[in-house]
Amino acid sequence: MLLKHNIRCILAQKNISFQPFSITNNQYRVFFFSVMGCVLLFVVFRWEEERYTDGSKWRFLEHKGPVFAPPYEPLPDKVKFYYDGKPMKLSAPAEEVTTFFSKMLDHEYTTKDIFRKNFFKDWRKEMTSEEKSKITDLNKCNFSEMSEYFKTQSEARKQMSKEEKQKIKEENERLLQEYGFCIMDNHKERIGNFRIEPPGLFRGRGDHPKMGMLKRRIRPEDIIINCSKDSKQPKPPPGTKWKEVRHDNKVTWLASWTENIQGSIKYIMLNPSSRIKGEKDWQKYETARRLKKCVDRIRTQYRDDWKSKEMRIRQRAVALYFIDKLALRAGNEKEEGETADTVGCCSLRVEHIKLYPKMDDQEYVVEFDFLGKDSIRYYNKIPVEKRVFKNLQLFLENKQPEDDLFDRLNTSILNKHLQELMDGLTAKVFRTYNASITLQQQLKELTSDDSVPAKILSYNRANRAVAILCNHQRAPPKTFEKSMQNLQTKIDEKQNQLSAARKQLKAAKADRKASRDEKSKKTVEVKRKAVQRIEEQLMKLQVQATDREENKQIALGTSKLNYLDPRISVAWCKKFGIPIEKIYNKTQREKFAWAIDMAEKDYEF
Ligand SMILES: *[C@@H]1O[C@H](CO)[C@@H](O)[C@H](O)[C@H]1NC(C)=O
Ligand SMILES: *[C@@H]1O[C@H](CO)[C@@H](O)[C@H](O)[C@H]1NC(C)=O
Ligand SMILES: *[C@@H]1O[C@H](CO)[C@@H](O)[C@H](O)[C@H]1NC(C)=O
Ligand SMILES: *[C@@H]1O[C@H](CO)[C@@H](O)[C@H](O)[C@H]1NC(C)=O
Ligand SMILES: CC(=O)N[C@H]1CO[C@H](CO)[C@@H](O)[C@@H]1O
Repeated sequence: MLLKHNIRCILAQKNISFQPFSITNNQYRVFFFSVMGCVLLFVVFRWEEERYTDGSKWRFLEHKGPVFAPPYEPLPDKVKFYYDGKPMKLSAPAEEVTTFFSKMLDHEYTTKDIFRKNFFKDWRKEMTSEEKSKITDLNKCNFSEMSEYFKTQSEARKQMSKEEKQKIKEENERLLQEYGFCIMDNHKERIGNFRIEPPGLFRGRGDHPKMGMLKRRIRPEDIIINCSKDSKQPKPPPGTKWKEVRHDNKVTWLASWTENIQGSIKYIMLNPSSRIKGEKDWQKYETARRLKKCVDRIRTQYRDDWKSKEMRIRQRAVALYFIDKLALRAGNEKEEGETADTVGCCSLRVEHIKLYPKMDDQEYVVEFDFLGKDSIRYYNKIPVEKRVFKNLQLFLENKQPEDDLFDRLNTSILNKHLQELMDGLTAKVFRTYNASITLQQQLKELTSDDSVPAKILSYNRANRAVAILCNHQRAPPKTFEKSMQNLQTKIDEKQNQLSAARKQLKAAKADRKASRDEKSKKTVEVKRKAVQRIEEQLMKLQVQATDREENKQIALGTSKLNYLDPRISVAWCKKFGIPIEKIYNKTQREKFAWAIDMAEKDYEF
């Protein structure tokens, strides 16, 4: 498996494609490859047996360290910055910071008060004392010449000649070959993000209080390198030093540093297609498959716990029911720096739910309305079991809207309980389990005996059912209306083509009736084929339109990437002869290389 994966990577680098096929039994797989006419044979032991048992992730790790952002190039003298109407030459550090601002001048950000305030404060830190005493008001700064200059530059880049573009491409390829790979144990692996982001101004999501602050340049002195003792250690750029070189094989990162805005630690890691990432992904889905085996026992237990004499156990059991039934998150896992009032299951407050003993023709309905992760609204009305409802009434007694619903519960208590129920169990495992099993069921139900486009529509529908379950909504993309219109225009054109083609066919048939010769018979055949072809094209466009319309407010990517066992999709593709490219794009195929190699068409989650 691993070897096959690695061979695939190596061959892909050399642009050689190959067609493997394999025979599997419980201990090993035999692969046959045909590469440029030669048949190669490999016996590979299964993945499960290749892991270390002492918690270490590797024995040997060698890499060349990160690629730093290019140094600052001062502006040409003709491009001027004006303060209070007068040109002023800035020192290089101060000038560099103004270039970040100038490049964003057309963006709404630079009009926002917080952004301007933060920017000005950080900019002043880079000024000489003379500059500091002169430049005291951002409103008196005129960056328009600089802004124009950068616009011209970016225009010029677009107009570059083929040769210039080729040169840049070659340079990037050289950097990739030199820095983009590492050796981990016996494998050459692609590194995910070996380039360090250039300095700039922090943006953040929404109205982030730190927007406009200076994201500092990362230097070798900020970098901690991790590699094995017996490897060739990466060399820092001439005249510089690393902050530290470590040899920690309990972690998988190659380099790390602390960024200055949020104080969070950044890592250089392997690409998602690497063995170690693939293995982690694979383990995640294996954990979810273990839950499948014991979910009945867990459900029986929490049902019993609804009757417990102890309040804390009842609360825990109701929370667990929500996590299982609604795929809620356990606690409030906030994004760094997120200041919005977001909650998860354990931190729900009284104001977030409403109870309806009877609603329409349903009994015991709970209405949820709160902001979840990334400030995505969670709104749902669901009927629950009577016992859950009665318990909720009990939890709400004598409480204010801003009180905790589960006052005897917090995220750590719940997580600890989950660990006791099953090794490795977290709220996320319930999501992964439910999402994956739902996809599998939906695919079984929805897949039609139709054409390939219709099958893909069924796949996307199954995927959407899961995304809705996981509350992966999105605002309709800005380009939505426009792209729908374009598609509709295409459909209209196709329809006109079709009626024209049908008319021609009819005419040809009439012709044939009149003459009954060979030539007119052939013409009818040709026209019939044309009609058929156009009908197929029209159907494809219509399926596309349906798909896009249904997809308007649902983000499929998140569940595809994080919650759906890729082996289900791969098996489905293999079973129905659908090319994997129709389901996964290039990045996704790299991430799921392990599943594409592993899953057979009869794979069951
Ligand atoms: C900024 O400077 C440019 C010349 O470089 C000038 O045309 C423009 O009017 C100035 N803007 C303001 C607001 O002073
Ligand atoms: C998955 O979640 C849905 C929505 O709550 C639920 O109806 C369904 O029973 C769950 N499926 C499984 C197999 O747990
Ligand atoms: C959760 O509750 C337990 C017991 O009440 C307490 O010891 C623990 O500190 C709490 N944890 C958090 C993160 O609040
Ligand atoms: C593939 O899809 C993901 C969403 O899951 C997207 O973020 C990524 O940019 C896409 N990659 C390519 C190469 O199209
Ligand atoms: C976190 C950390 O520094 N871990 C390890 C780095 O590598 C050496 C062994 O070479 C360990 O002693 C450290 O604990």
